[in-house]
Amino acid sequence: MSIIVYAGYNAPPFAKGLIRDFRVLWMLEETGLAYDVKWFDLSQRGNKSEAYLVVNPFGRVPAIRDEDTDLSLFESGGIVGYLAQKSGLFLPATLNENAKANQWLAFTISTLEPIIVDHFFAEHFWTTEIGNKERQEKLYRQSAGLLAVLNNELEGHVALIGNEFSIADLMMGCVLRYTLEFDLLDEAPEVARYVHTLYGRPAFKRAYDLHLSGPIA
Ligand SMILES: N[C@@H](CCC(=O)N[C@@H](CS)C(=O)NCC(=O)O)C(=O)O
Repeated sequence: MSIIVYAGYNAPPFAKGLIRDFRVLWMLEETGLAYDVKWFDLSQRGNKSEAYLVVNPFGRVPAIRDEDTDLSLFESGGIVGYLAQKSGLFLPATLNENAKANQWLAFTISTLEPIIVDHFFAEHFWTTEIGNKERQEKLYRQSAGLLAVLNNELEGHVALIGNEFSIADLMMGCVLRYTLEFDLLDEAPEVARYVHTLYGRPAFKRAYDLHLSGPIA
């Protein structure tokens, strides 16, 4: 039986290509697990229906429904972790390496993502709010500070753990996409090299095309 992925289309222009269901589509393409997509028109609040709230009570995308294991699951990071365990792929082999993968995954979604996304919003969204310029500069500095450390960590590596692609890289690659339209990676060349390697993966390209085309695919 296929896994159902709940995904959104018709996002506002600034969010095009950034909706978090992409993380799940990319992971599914990497694993080769069978899946179908249930698309919600985000502009019509299709993700707030009563039926969907049973799957994800927060009414957000992504979520999945896996009939094989009788599981409904939300949160992109949790879903990516589940798909790794289900497929037996993209989890490092040893206890310590697994701990490191979890460390980087937690850093990505709890430390890096909130700052990078707020910086993105400050650039695109909050532009008329009083004090936004200062906030924007502060968020830029904070983002650049985190990326400088990441840059050192990635020196000479193609992946975060043991030079083998893992779920930590998948999640990191997705969050770093918020930086691409700014000059944030100019001072972090190792990060720039790393993300472009990730984005060259065939599964990334397949998932990205599907993500952008939505239900027309
Ligand atoms: N932390 C959650 C965030 C989920 C989330 O905020 N999804 C957004 C799209 S990126 C959404 O569903 N927005 C539409 C809405 O809230 O109605 C995850 O990573 O899955």
